[in-house]
Amino acid sequence: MSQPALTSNNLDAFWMPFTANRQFKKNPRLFVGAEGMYYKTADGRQVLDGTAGLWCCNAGHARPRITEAVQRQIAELDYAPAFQMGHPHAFELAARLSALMPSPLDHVFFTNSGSESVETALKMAIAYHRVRGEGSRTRLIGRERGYHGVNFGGISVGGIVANRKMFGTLLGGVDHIRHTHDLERNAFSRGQPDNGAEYAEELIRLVQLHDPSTIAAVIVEPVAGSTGVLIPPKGYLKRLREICDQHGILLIFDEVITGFGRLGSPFAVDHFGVVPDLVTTAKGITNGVIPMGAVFCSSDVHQAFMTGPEHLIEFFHGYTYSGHPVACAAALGTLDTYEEEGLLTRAAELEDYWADALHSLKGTRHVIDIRNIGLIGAIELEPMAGEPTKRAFTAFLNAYEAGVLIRTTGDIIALSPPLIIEKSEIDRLVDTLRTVLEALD
Ligand code: PXG
Repeated sequence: MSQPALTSNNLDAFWMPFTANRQFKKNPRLFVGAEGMYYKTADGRQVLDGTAGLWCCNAGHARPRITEAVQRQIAELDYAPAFQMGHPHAFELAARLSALMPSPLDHVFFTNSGSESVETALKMAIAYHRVRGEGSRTRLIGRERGYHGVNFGGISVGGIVANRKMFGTLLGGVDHIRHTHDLERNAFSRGQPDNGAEYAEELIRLVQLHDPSTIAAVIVEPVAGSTGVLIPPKGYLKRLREICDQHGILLIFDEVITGFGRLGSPFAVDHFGVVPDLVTTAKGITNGVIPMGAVFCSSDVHQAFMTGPEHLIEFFHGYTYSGHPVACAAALGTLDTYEEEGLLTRAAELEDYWADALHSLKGTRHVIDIRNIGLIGAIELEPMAGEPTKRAFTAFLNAYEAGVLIRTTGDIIALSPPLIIEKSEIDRLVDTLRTVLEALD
């Protein structure tokens, strides 16, 4: 395809999401192509993808199975109504997805994004209690520093201050447990930190404060991503599950970034051996190629809705594009690619090499912590005095100029390369970062 001419005039109309718009438009960074581990920039450079797009292109870019599946599907059936009608690929995909997830998480509700998966799961949880005659359980509990997308439910249970403070009173009836970040005790941990399982006990405090009869669900990211990669302390998630079980509270894992192989197993559920009642996913479900999300729920949750007269709708929720045929085709092509290339477990094979490479940055200028799990890494920097976020943002700009794409949030660099990364590319990523960090003010 020919490239549209770029003038300041035509950059102006697009109000970019989560972007410093004025800074960007003065010196735009535009990708025009992608293949395997690399993006191609508008000025013809190759940039190593250290972030799998936005944590979504787990199989790398331009994968033929996915491209062909999408092309075929558009020509065959471009759209089918999502309500009161169906098409075969949605059923095929749901069955394949549920086979990937441990039982009893064997039902799947389709959405178009992580944010929509979160809204869907929260509504499902509240409605579940109501259909069972426990309509007083409406309260939702999230966690400080949690990211659950940008819709009102998600920012209400989320705990990222900048994402909440501009938007009024949010949902009522929401409370938060504390985050698990503890640099003092856990800095430079490899994998799960040793200290902090006791932070789960905060949930007991909230259960006592609000009474279990008012609480519908607790939602957490098994590994918090967007906030700058917070890895759960050993024993923490298991303890959350126990407390939820004791009090009839549903546990929701938001696996939008941990799903589809990021930790070296298909889902964090497998990795941590803790089975929640609902799991939200998106991103890697289609390798980022077509927007799609999915909520997994337990057979108990699903069964609770399957009562009453059969001609009545059981759950008044859904999207025009739930289970869109083209998204389903992309997801099926993605699952084929993951399976053929063993990508859902490849992060486990690379984890030690990845951890060694990342932790070799200990002692590099400005670095106050390094964290890793699966093919996720984070490097926390000492903020510049009086100018938080600036040091990491400058690192991002300089790494991009040096041919490596990283993500930053606050003063934390987050890394999540496609699961096809080779060891030589891990070396290049880390060596570039070392050079960039040493040169920073
Ligand atoms: N839950 C979690 C745990 C997420 O990480 C969402 C929900 C929302 O997904 P959608 O598809 O609505 O964006 C996310 C998204 C980053 C970054 O660099 C992370 C996300 C999105 C964009 C950037 O950390 N996570």
